[in-house]
Formats: sequence, structure tokens, C-alpha cells
Amino acid sequence: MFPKILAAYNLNTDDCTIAPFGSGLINHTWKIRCNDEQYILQCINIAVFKSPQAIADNLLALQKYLHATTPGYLFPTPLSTSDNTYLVIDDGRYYRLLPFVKNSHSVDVATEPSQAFEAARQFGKFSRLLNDFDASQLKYTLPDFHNLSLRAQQFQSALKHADQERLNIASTEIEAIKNYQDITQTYVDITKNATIPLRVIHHDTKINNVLFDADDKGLCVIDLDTVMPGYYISDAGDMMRTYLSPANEEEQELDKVCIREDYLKAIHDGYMSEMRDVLTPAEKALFYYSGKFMIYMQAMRFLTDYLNNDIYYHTTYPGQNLKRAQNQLRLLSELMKTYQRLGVDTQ
Ligand code: ADP
Ligand code: GN1
Ligand code: MG
Repeated sequence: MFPKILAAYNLNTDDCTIAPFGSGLINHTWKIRCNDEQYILQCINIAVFKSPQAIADNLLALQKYLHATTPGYLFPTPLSTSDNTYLVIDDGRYYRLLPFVKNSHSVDVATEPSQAFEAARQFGKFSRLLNDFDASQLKYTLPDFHNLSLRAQQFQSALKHADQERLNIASTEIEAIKNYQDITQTYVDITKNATIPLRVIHHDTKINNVLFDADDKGLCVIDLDTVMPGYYISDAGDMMRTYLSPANEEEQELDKVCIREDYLKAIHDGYMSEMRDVLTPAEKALFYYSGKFMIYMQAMRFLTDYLNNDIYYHTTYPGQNLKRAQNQLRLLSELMKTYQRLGVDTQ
């Protein structure tokens, strides 16, 4: 498997074992062992990431900056080939190889608040260390990725073009999405507020995008394709979306989707332990809104994909994107209830 790609890194496929790895929905990932070394091989989904080179350029710029300003900071980026490139193209597919961080592991679901704290601390640290890096130097690897206004337009367009059958099946969820329109309005206000800056943001802060050591202490953040300028609510919100419930977005038994309040505190405390002195008061005021923002956007994206006949997210059973949208809508409604109980004002 992959002889040409491995050869570009001076590795011989006969010396290597290769196995699929991870649970991402976009790229393909394999773990490779060659002699005593371990690597992560990834095939970038170019239907989604139109310019793999833009990702490589961003990572190189950040790596140089971090190396100069914070020596020793663990930042696993692609290895260079014998031709001094960071990508190998084979049969129209783009591959990259990363060193596997030794003695590390990831988790798919947080099972202790301390894991949420550690992950949030790692994402906060990443943005803090890059606070003085000029975010506008970065390329937009996915333009408008978390632009909720655009996501709302894409949803509207899907409604226009969807099959009648899918529109009927999803009518309850479509109504639910429409009823939460104020979340999009708050986002529009944010984009007009000069005290809410664009920062270097990760944009995919799922718990399995953090590596942990054997004691479950956070080591570093990974899965850096979507690192680009953005609002901090993307990172804070995606942590809430993915750490608060013991059941993740794939859960089909919706009664298992609920909010663990101690994890909400852990995300806040972990993130703020790094970002408290960096964020503006206007940004801090958006902390709880961020959960609504990201959960709502993900519900909308899954439902849009369902209406578009499942062209974006990888699925393994019919109706999976609708089920995912239902799951995220349940999570959103549970979060609202929690906020009400806690007296949290999310504007
Ligand atoms: P995706 O989520 O797009 O499939 P990731 O970059 O998150 O891809 O990689 C998938 C999984 O592979 C991660 O959750 C993690 O377990 C593991 N992984 C990725 N990069 C490394 C690395 N450099 N060292 C160790 N494990 C890694
Ligand atoms: C995708 O690649 P992966 O699985 O980490 C998606 C995220 C969604 C997530 C939902 C580029 O992330 O935005 O939150 O699925 N990434 C892209 O699981 O669309
Ligand atoms: Mg990942």
C-alpha cells in the first residue's frame, strides 16, 4: 500500500504496517509503523479543501512563528519529503505524513471533566500563543467555514431544491431550525462589532483533536486543516457541542443526549486559564452564546446535507444526516434548558 507516497519520505512499504485510524468525517487517516517509527498518513479530501497547499503554507508559517516565540511547544505538522514539499500527489490525491506523537492517545468522548478542562486549556493555549501573530497572514483554507449567515443561506437554498419526500420527512426539524433564527442575528451583530476581533482559531475543537498523555494531561492540538482567522466562539462553542453530552452527534437514542454541567464549568475554566487576559470584555460576554452558535450551525449543516441528498458528510446508513440534525437540535434544546436553570443570559 502507498509505495510511491512512502518512497517520497524515504520509507519502504515492505518495512511498514498500515492500518486505518481515527474517526474523522472528512479526510482519510492511517497509522503507519515503519521499523521503530510511527507516523500518521492522511489523504486530504480535496472536494472540501480545495487547496491543500494553502493548508501546508499556513502550517509552515505558524510552525516558524511558534518555533521562534515558544521553543518546545508541541505542534505536529506534516513532514517534508525528499523534494522539500509537504504534500505528495498520487493519482490526483493529496497525501501528507506526520510524525505520530509518542505515548499519546486521543479520546472520542470525554468521560471526565478533567479531560474537558485539559482539552479546553490546549485550545486556549494555542490561540494565546498566537495572539501576536497577524491572523490576516493566514490563508482561508475553507472560506466562510463558520459564517452562520452563509450557512443559513445554504439551508434556504437546500429547501428550494430538495426532493419533496425529504422535505416531508424532515418537516419538524426544518421548522425547528427556522425557529432559532435569532442565533443567526446575534452572529450578524458580532461581525459588525469592532471589539470582537478575528483571531487564529482552530475551528474543529472536538475532543479527538487533542492528544493526551498516559495521565490524561493534554499534550497538544492536532487536525490543523481549519486553522485560519475566525472568532473565538467557534472554538469555545465546538467544545460545548462535543464535550457537554456523554452521547455524541452519532447517538441515535436521543434521550441519551444531555448536558453535563460540570463539563461546562471545566470547558470555561480550562479555556479561560489561558485566554482570560487575552479576550476583550465583549468576547467574554459571548462565552455561553458560543455553544448555541456552534450547535445550531452543526444542526443546520447536517440538515442541509440531508436535504442535498448527503453529498458532504460521510454516512453509513440512510437518514444518518437527519438523525445527526435531530441529535444536535436535542442538544441545543437541552443547553437552552440548562442556561435557563443557571440563569445564564446569552443575548
Ligand atoms: P481526521 O479527524 O480528519 O480524521 P485527525 O488529524 O484528527 O484527522 O487524525 C485522526 C486521529 O489520528 C486523531 O484523533 C488522533 O487519534 C490521531 N492522530 C492524528 N495526528 C496524530 C499525531 N501527530 N500523533 C498521534 N496521533 C495522531
Ligand atoms: C467535520 O473532519 P472532522 O470529522 O473532524 C467537519 C466539522 C464538523 C464535524 C462534525 C471540514 O469534521 O466542521 O463539525 O465534521 N469538518 C469540515 O463531526 O467540514
Ligand atoms: Mg480529527
